[in-house]
Amino acid sequence: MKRPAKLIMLASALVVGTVLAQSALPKLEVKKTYKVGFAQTESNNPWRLAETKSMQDEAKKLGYQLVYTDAGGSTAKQVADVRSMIAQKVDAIFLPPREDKPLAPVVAEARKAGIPVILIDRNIDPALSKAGTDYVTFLGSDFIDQGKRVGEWLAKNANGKSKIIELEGTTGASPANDRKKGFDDAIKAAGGFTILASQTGDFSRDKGRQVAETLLQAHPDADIIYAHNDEMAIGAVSALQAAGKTPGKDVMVLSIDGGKEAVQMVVDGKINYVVESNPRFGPIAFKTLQDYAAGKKFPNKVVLTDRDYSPETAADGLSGAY
Ligand code: GZL
Repeated sequence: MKRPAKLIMLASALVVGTVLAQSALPKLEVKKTYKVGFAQTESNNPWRLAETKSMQDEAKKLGYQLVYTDAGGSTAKQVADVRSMIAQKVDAIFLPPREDKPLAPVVAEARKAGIPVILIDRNIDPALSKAGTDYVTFLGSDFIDQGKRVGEWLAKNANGKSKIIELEGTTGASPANDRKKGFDDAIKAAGGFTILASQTGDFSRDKGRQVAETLLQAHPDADIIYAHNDEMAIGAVSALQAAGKTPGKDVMVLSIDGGKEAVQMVVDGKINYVVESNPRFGPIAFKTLQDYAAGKKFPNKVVLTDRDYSPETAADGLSGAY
């Protein structure tokens, strides 16, 4: 049966659209060496320092020139840093967008300047920027799954505790948005839990401690603290001790990242459970760059696998923590 001409026209328009979209990405020629930008968000915690070291070590191993910038916790400066890399005509840019919306325009500027961008560690709002069109791909963890794993572990191990204080990561950062969604949905599905308060501690140890102190005073009945990263969890442990409470026992402490200090606290019983968020992006980031130059096509996301650290597994896992 003859298909209506309109349907055939629509189908061919879709094909052309997809081909154009894929072709919108700047090409990267295969070269012996590259000049690559890495626009870090800040260096205020061990996770970010471990990520930077991994990127610098890999660039050095490959003999590539790394143009490194540190936005010092300012999203506006990270935007300016990326613009400076475009002006320097780097071959490609590795970017962990500090927040999921403000970096979209400058990612588009890089594409228009013929510079491919690979997102690592944090993502951009898909409504504003598209993998395969505006940037090559996103390399990083499944943050929703990380939050879900913490929530599901809590549901099995709460032993009657149920009143939660949630310490959120940097406002607008994709890991903060998604770790909240994953955890909140998991405990809602389990039933029997209440989130008494949820406030940003900006992924920072000191801010996390301050916010935990304030919220513990406002909610003395809280018996669980869920922190979106280790730094805030460690800050919360200090806040609990200052309030005369025993972390890990009077009040459970749950976290994400898997740094050595937090994993040691799981061994010591001060933190109850940690899901890893691996910061060692160097090898996979540069391999992705080389494969992209060679013409490989990528999915929208390349998801890294993360282990976890429970009271049963932390001691054996400690040596592998970053
Ligand atoms: C996760 C990363 C987060 C870490 C925090 O990929 O963006 O930022 O969980 C870090 O420790 O500050």
